Amino acid sequence: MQVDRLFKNARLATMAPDAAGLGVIERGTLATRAGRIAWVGPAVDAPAFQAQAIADCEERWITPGLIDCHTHLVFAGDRSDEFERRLAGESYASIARVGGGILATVRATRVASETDLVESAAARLDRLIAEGVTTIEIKSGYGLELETELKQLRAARTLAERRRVTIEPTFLGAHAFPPEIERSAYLRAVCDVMIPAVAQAKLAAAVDAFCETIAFSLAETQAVFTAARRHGLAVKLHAEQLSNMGGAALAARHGALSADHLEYLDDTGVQALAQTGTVAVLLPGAFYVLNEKQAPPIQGLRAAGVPMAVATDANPGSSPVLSLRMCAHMACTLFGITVPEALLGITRDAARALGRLHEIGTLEAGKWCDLAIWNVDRLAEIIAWIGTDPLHARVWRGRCSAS
Ligand code: DI6
Ligand code: FE
Repeated sequence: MQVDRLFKNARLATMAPDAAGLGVIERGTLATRAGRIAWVGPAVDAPAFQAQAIADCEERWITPGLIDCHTHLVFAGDRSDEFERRLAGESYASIARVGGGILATVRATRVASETDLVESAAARLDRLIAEGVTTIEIKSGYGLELETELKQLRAARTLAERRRVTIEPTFLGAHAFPPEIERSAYLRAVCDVMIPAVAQAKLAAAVDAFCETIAFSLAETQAVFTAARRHGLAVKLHAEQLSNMGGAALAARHGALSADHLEYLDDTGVQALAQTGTVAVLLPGAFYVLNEKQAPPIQGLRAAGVPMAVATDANPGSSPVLSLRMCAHMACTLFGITVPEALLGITRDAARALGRLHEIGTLEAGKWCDLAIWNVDRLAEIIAWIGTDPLHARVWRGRCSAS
């Protein structure tokens, strides 16, 4: 078999859905051709390869490249003052109600140039790449008017040209209500102007909304979803983060890819997600930073067979966190998922949350050859340690970059 590169002498965690556990192959071989995985399996079963390059992995672990399926990476400005205000007793919601929070970032993002947005986000993206991330979702939502929303989405697209990483842009115009226009007029603008424009320009594949007492109501979220589906865009939702609005069940009824946060999710919501295969995206960074007390119903989600992903929610307010590994760690310690669930949550189930499981998220022939190669004896080290740098190399579409 003619291939571009052979990774031999590796321990593989394939994460393949039909394999048990993490799909471990202790003495594994993986071959790549034209950016995709051409062959993967036990070395003893490998065919004869003619490879242009051979990498001896010296028994290092290989996992799928990490996937951060929920971020707000493109923004301007700084909100560390809000961190201090919360320490002094104000809440995230009360800061938002007096024009801080999301609206503070909106003001800064509107006046920032597209070039500045790209450059500041690239620096943040580099932190995630250095950890082994090969795919990242990036939401708009700090413009709340057409031009700035498009500017954010174009900046996300430019990042994909500047770095060896896959970017999945999401339109989040329904993040908050801007102060300058009336509430129902803004909802109409999102549904009738912005969603059609984003779909037409192919600047996002999915539409997200923030369904919360301080943001969009259930009925308003439903209008956003209806418009998104009409324009052929997938939907997902910030649901049940600060209160139980029934957002997750609404998302499931609209065939959402994922429902994210879910601290206040009840059993009806769990069952709704289970029925449609909607992924529960856990965001422990926001939970930790906002000093929340109610964790998502992990046992219920697990018992119902809802796939669980873990993401950073990287943003300047509620989750100023640029480490997906640390979020996986916190999903274990703060929410109670297991280490294997955490590893699946930043690979396979994160791919599922993006609707990309057919292309990424596991080591299976035919998928993109996105890999993380680790200097660890046990895979759990990747999750257990904070502040270490266990990545040996990252491979994006078959191309290596030593870390
Ligand atoms: N929930 C979040 O965690 C982010 N957006 C949302 O709806 C926070 C965004 C921010 O505080 O800037
Ligand atoms: Fe978020």
